[in-house]
Amino acid sequence: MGEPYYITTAISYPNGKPHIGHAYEAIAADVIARFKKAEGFDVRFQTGTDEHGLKMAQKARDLGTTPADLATEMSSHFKAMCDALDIDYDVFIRTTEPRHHVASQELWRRMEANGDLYLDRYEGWYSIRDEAYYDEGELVAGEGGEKLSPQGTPVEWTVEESWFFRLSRYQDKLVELYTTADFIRPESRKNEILRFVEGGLRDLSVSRTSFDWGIKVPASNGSEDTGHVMYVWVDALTNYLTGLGFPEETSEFAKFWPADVHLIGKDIVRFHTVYWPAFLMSAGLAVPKQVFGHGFVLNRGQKESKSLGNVTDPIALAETFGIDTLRYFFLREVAFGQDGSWSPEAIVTRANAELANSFGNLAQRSLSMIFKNMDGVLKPGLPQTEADAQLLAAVADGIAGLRASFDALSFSEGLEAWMRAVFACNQYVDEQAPWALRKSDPERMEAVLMMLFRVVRDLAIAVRPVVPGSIDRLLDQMGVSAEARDFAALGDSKWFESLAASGYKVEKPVGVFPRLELPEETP
Ligand code: ME8
Repeated sequence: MGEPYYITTAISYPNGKPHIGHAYEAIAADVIARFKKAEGFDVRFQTGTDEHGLKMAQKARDLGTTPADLATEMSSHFKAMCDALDIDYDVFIRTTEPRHHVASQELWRRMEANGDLYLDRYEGWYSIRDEAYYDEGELVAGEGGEKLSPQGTPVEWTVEESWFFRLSRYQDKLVELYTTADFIRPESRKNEILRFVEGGLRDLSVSRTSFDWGIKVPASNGSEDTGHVMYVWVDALTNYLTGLGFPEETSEFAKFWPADVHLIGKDIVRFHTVYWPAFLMSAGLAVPKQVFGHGFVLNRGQKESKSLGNVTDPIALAETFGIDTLRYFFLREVAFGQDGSWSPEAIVTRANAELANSFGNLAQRSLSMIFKNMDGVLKPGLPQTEADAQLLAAVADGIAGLRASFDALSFSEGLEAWMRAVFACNQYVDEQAPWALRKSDPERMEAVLMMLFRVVRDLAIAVRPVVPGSIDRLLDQMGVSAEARDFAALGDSKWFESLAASGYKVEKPVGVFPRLELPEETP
């Protein structure tokens, strides 16, 4: 097994069904996980649902149900979304699981033992929608002059007894973390957080007494009920440890902590880069290596919301356009880290231009000609020309570009490099014109088709983390065994010689990237 690599998504609030933003994050994380696996890493990928807090309690009350029942029902929709989008997670965590209560209480005890928790009275603004505390100076005025959080959500004045975490103690250590390590990405988010922390940190209220839907604050002397539940973010962030078995000293924990990357949206960067590392430092645990705050995806340039009536069900979207179309679209269209926009037209245009007409067509016509003109028989060892050497170089270059860019989480650039290689192949087909060689120089035709077989297989393996289902259907038709689909298999021709020696024959191919029509009714 290779080097460990631990990636997590945010855990979503299951106070409703998943939306397109949840799908976007899950897809991006899954592509990273599959890419790292293909590169030979021993990957652990965790996602899940964040089930405590006032937001869940209120939603359940509005619906006339219990928060536990609401969480169970909605959590199942998040799992269904993962299934529908081919999200290959290792752990799906629910924060209501008993093991998570144990982990959160242990983290609490360690912070307390370090002298970082004290009881006081909290007076200030709280946004239930954001599950966040805000200072007066951060608030903005709404249209009617009402106070709103910087995210535009309503805030309430809250007064209650609360435990506080000595966040102020960690200011210098946090600044050091941001300035000496690649801890926050992209750069714009790092600068935003650095300014916030340099502006001074106040201690953080970390428990609530006005409701009980949360993890109980442990009493210092044992099991007595303190009447406090943890602030939902204390428990939510701990999920990243729970999934590895914390506080047990498991082999998973030893191997995978600290996490390599927490992939989250831009609205929750502060929780992950200020509170979370401070909690971990207090508890004597290592901090994650990186937090990446991706942008938001917008529906035709607009934020989806119930009041605008433009909320899209990601499962319906995948059913309409295809899972892999959607996965490819988001990674190709959105510069990772920035906001992006989607529309049915943009999805169809991108899928047709790149997946159907460029790569799909290349694969389909190459396999078809091998089937028709060579009875599907593979022939290694045919003479190579300068044009062939150039083609191999262009493909190797495109794949190297994809790998370097994906490693830096620049997916759109990586896919662009891959497309350049696909274009080089299509140009090669047009120039070599194997259909004309069939009569004039049959041996050269065979050599050209064998070159195409080899490069299609390499391009397929390279893009497999993004569109795994389609690529597996293609590689099945090419006789590439399931174990030979990682990047270690790229770049030599021995596989091809042994596949030919095994007597493998190409059958009549079935296209894996069909051309899409814009449906009359779009999700
Ligand atoms: O924030 N585009 O949960 P959540 C892209 N429970 N990403 C989006 C998005 C959009 N339009 N809208 C939301 C929470 N997201 C907490 C997390 S982690 C310990 C606790 C992203 O259900 C959002 O930024 O509101 C977050 O990363 C994820 O979806 C879950 O959001």
